[in-house]
Amino acid sequence: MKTFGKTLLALSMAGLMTAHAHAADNVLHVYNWSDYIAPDTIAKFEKESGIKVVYDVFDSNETLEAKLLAGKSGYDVVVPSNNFLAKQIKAGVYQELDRSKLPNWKNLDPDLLKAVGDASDKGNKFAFPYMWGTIGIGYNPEKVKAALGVDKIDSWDVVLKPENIAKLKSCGVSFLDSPTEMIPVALHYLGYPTASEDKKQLAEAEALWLKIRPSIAYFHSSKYISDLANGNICVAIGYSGDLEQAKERAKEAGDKVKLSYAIPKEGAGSFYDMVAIPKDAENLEAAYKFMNFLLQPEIMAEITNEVRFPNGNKAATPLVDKDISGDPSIYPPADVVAKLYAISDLPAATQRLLTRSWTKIKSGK
Ligand code: N2P
Repeated sequence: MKTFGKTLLALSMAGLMTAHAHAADNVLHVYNWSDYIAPDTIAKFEKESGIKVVYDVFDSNETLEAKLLAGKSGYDVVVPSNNFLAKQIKAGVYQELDRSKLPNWKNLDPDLLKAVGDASDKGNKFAFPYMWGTIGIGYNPEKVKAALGVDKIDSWDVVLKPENIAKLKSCGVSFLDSPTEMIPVALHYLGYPTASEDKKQLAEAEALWLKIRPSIAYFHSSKYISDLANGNICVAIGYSGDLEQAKERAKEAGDKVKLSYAIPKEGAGSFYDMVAIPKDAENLEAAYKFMNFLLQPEIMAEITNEVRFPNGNKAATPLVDKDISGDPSIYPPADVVAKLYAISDLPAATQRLLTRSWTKIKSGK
């Protein structure tokens, strides 16, 4: 009796373990930017597909790239910005997409597809656009007024003129930790091409950064959301949707902190984040299912409503909340778009210069 009992127990445990191993087989590993999805998107996909998702986040292209170039990242779906995508395609990191597995591809915005395709992936063979946005200035008007005497920011002068940012130092200014996105801010301000490969121009941009460096509280690409919302800093140079999320968080926390977002009148950088499959992805079938799930207009509209970045899905636009699609700081109007510059894929030698320069800028020496 006892023996049977044991045997049956062993059998049922073996059965359980097989069932468990089977569920564990169908796991999808996704690596996306932080604060870049709606709270229930993953749960909805898991419920609909029966696939378990391991969802990890990063806040810089450099972090993602280090994993991809090392190989065997373990990820099935990743979201590089288009300039990084371009060089990673050349490095052989991605696999060509099988469009027959992505019937919802038809919902994408053909103009955006062509623009990002021409810039970084001819014919859109390897990726599709997820979200895009601008790199501008988020600020706390009350604190800026107290420090600087004005409560409206509309120019890069406020943070790039040493005498201005010195006044803001007391309330805290942060910048993105991203050489490819931050060095062009100085190049653009100095009137140089944002993809300059000219060593003299790059040295001038570095000199400008070193001048304002003593007034910068920190460089980080996600922490500023909560710091702005809590009133710990007064100005953050960051990603549009993240700065809009900071505004919302401050409202939800009782509206004591009020925040604004500005795309400076001189123009600003824009980025396009792309969904792609690494060559060594292990769960290809699940990767396609997830991508096709993301390509649904309803799903993308829900994500935009949450994270406040415009998406690449044209069919989703009518489904986005009107106060978001009608907000010019989230969906910039044509005259503002005309002044945006895209971040370029730079030759390796220039890229190395930027990285070196950035280390120097951050250390302030
Ligand atoms: C999401 C930031 C994504 C924009 N938090 C940078 N590619």
